[in-house]
Amino acid sequence: MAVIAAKPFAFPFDKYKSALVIIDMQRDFLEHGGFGESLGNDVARLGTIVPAVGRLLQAWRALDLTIIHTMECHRPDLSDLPAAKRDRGQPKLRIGEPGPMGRILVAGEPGTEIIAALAPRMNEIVIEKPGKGAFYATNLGEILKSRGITQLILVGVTTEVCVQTTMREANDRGYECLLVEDGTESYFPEFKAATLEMVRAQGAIVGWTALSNDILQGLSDG
Ligand code: TIU
Repeated sequence: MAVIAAKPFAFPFDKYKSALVIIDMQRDFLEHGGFGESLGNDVARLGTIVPAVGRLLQAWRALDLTIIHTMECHRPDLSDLPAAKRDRGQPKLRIGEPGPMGRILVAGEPGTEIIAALAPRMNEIVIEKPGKGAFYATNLGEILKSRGITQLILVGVTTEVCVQTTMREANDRGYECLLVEDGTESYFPEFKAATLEMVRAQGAIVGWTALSNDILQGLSDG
């Protein structure tokens, strides 16, 4: 056991019961021509977290600890895409339509892939999810239970959409959740800041936040 310097107070860390959960670091959100840009966003902001996420990924790999990658995507027949999701926003390209990186947010298309710098290895779990939360309509809960995982270290994009939704789902399911401050990013800096504040408010009502270096220290301490 180790203790990670975190907010609003120290996080008791058992790395053998932890999973690094890397949310939706996909070309569709981080690169030009994908879903994020089609919604009118400046995608460059999101790339700033890649080095910190990469350091955590390497550290988890070096210790052979559980790594989960998630991908937001839909079946090619779009049978898992509700109209309430398809019709939101004023995008130039809707989910399922062809763009420069293939069909937007459709499984198997080039734009849906995780960016090359963080590409999953064969032994790492990849969860394809049709929703914002990684527990909705996936077998993530069963996978974590079978491995005895009780603590989730969360990174990825975007902070207030898929990352926060997953963190809240996990909190309700009894996981201790730590959101990495320099490992998550939003198209809206004020939304990222608000999310960090709200999840750790009221005595860590949803969970903790910490810097990646403090998590790396926790990994080496215990
Ligand atoms: N639009 C936005 O901020 N996010 C998403 O649509 N998905 C994820 O956060 N992955």
